Amino acid sequence: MKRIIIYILLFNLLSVATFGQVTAPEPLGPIPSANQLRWQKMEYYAFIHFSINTYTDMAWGFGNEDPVLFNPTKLDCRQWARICKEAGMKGIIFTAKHHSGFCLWPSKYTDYSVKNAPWKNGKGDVVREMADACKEYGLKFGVYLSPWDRNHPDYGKPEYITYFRNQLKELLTNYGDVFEVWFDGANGGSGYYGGANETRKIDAKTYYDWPNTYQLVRELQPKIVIWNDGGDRADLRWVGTEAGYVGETNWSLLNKTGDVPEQMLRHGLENGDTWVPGEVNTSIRPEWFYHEREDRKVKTLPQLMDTYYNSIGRNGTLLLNFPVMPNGLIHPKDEQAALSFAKAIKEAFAVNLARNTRTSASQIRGGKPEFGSMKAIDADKESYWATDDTTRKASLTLHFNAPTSFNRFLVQEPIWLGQRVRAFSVEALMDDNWKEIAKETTIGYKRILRFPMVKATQVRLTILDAKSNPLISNLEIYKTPIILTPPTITRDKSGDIRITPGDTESELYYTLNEAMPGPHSGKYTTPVKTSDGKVNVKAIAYNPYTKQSSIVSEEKFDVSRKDWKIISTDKQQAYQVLDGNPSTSWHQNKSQGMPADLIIDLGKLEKLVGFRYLPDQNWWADASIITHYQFEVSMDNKIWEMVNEGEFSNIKNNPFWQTKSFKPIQARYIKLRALKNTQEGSASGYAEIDIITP
Ligand code: FUL
Repeated sequence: MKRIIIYILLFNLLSVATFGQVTAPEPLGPIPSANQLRWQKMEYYAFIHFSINTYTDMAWGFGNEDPVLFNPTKLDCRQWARICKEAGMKGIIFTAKHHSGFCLWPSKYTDYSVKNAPWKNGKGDVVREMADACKEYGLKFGVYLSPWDRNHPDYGKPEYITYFRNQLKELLTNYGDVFEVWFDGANGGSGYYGGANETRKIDAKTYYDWPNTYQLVRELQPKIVIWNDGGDRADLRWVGTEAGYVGETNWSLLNKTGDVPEQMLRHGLENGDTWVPGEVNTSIRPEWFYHEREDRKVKTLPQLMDTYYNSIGRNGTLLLNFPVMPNGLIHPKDEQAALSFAKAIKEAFAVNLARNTRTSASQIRGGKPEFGSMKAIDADKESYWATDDTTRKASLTLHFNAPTSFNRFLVQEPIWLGQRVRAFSVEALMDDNWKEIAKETTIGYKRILRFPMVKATQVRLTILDAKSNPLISNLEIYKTPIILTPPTITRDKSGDIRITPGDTESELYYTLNEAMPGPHSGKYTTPVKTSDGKVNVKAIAYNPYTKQSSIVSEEKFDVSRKDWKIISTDKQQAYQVLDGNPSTSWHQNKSQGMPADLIIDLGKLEKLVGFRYLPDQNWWADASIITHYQFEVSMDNKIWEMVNEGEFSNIKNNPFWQTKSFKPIQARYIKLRALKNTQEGSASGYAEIDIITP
């Protein structure tokens, strides 16, 4: 230690003698705009999805839904705002217009709006109520205006762009300050389009003429940030998934022009020429709009905590969605999940163990206290530890007064001077030995690391590589309570139940009789045999040392698939669609082309009321997810009856179980016919297929 101090003193003398005054580091471009910086500091805010398709149980409205359907009986934007505020969120982005084209404000430019809904006798304005509620609760307000409009007759023609801009003008002038505008890039082609009922293709690169729209937006709302996942680069980028995470390596940079492949959305571009930080958007339930069947699929606390660490903890922001119910309220389960999430975050980051440590650094810029290592742990997030211009590798050590246990490490760069760090490590001094506890890549605005509890007397952050001299504005250390991950439950083809823990220490307990599981109920050791009928399984993870239990996992399985035979192919691999394991999949032969059929013999007559399809979960690969389908049934594998057809809306971005219902019918054979998929013309992929019986 003494040696370090002498070294720092010598260096100080030398640098003052050589350079005189020590100046602050120059920014390393590209850097965030004032709006992007203000937005990044918000960290956590809400999405609210509510529209005409809330009333038709659809993910994407087609554009022909009757405005008469829109009649919430208890609509209360103040309830939404209260929940978001209590959940620690800083703003709300509201779906003023989703792909159906239905406007939740009385736009002057269309009749397809709340103007023609029975709600408040056509005198209501949900956007107004939302903006007012945000103001009342001290939240920022943002709007989602879908460029794709499945209702408007002019969609696809130049006239529509004028319409779109007129609507933007309404939203950006009549409702006060707007912090973010969301231009979703989704476009499935087909739509009502004023009665044309056809498929319209646009060139996403040119059709919307984004540069001029952006200019308009910025004139009307100078403090806004623009999100756009298609077309021209805006202020913020999509992270390439709706599953709630961004890459561990996450540069807030992209190039101004050029295509952005999925890997680049996920990780940014180290040497990109423009600041385009990532926003992680995900829903508190599997889908964006409300579906009653998802009432027991609300994200669990461990899932939400994972989302937190994988977004805000990885240099992103978190945009968490609430789907509003047809009555106009957020479901109590969603409220409870968001509030316990907020409580858990508060508990996790309650006591910053770095605050009262002594600090030292391998080097300090010009040896000057204003750039000293203590600047990384003081309360001032604007001050920072800085190194000399030529430095690329440096370390900062925190010295505890006594051996201290911790399992979280939080670090921040002063990004207004550019994102610099390429690689870093964290080590802990335990019994006089340094042990590496993490080796990572980027930091950016905020990086939070999780690791098993360690007890140490010192912690050392080493910047191993940086684009320029490293700067660190904040360091925090925490001992956070452990939250046990609930187990996953699957049922294989033979009907056996398998329960898998999320860690190696937990024991598993389960019930098959709706009772709550606990250490008193059945202990899971090997797959559980069940009868061929429906099964309802509840399970928990239990730590025998801490006596902690996870929350309960629950799965309801339909009849077993034991006797099912796939008859449209003799490939044994196809049985992966019946193995109950979501991570295995099977793809049709590429030469098969479209349409592609998957035909299954159920082994006996069943009464059917629906089916379920889980696409290949390997999102980044050639998953060939089916987007348009027909579902047919037969008694004899000769005469077929089509019982359902349509689209799996938004399935590419959100590749969850797709559930479709139809009128009850007896059948022995089922046929899922793929009409279109995400990799046009190539082999259709499936992770699982199942039926629904009454
Ligand atoms: C997607 C849309 O297609 C979904 O419906 C939803 O609005 C989500 C936030 O973005 O791409």
